[in-house]
Amino acid sequence: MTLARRFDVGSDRETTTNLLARLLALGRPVVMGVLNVTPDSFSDGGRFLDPAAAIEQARRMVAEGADILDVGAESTRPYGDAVAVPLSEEIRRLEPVLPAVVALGVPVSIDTIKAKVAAAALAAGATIVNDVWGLQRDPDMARVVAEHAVPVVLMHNREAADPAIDIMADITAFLSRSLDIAARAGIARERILLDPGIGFGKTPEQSLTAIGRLGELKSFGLPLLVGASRKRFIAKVTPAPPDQRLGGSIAAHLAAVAGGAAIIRTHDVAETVQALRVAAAIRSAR
Ligand code: HH2
Repeated sequence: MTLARRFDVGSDRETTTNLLARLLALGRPVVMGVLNVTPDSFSDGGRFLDPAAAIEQARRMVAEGADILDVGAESTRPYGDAVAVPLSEEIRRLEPVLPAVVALGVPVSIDTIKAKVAAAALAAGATIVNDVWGLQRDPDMARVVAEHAVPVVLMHNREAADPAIDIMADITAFLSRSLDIAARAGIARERILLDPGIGFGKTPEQSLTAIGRLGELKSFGLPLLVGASRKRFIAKVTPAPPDQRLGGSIAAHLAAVAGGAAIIRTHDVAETVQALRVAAAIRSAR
């Protein structure tokens, strides 16, 4: 793939076998910083479409304590109005950004539902795949993940929210299907992370439930990732536009960690790192 060939992949990259184990062994919640190279992301659309601004934001998040950078070039916009991005455009947005972000030295995950984008990003030095459709959208995604032997985030999703369903049962059934697909493709269980998909195909109440009952997902025996950052359910509790939902995001992420989340996905790295450190210090001072 042209994109991959043009990227300069460092030869001293950490092996992907050690990557997840090392992150999970840090003994504290792992922080994943969000980098949206998009014009239309729900909270920061357009701010980091310019490659220089995106790279600067990545650098800032690393300085603030991000353990992973999650780079996406197509908005998932669960609330209906995201514009589907053609493969070529998604790759075109990543091309000038990914090499510089990989060069910062922290693991990079690629937030995409397209197998070809994932493959190109992995060839360019990304080492984690973040699929917000849990391997259930692109039939080739499981093969790409298996072939590259990289960690993968399997996230719960639905086309539309249904307030009548038992959301925890739905999440469990969906993630079980994703795990079956992963197993059939030969993806090792040690490389899998599960995510309840806060804000995706859920009413605000169901997002709150998914955080409050996160502990139920521990029965899968796999590390859990939660991304509540700036999401709409926060505004349902206490109205605020996306860029003023930091307090709610932190409250949700602290609850997620208390429920067993190993990785927190956030736009606001410095504030999240501070909150997690203080919460941990209080726990150990008891
Ligand atoms: N949320 C978003 C995107 N990707 N991936 C995982 N694993 N979990 C999440 O909760 C998640 C995700 C939505 O947030 P954002 O990237 O800021 O918005 P957009 O999709 O509009 O770019």
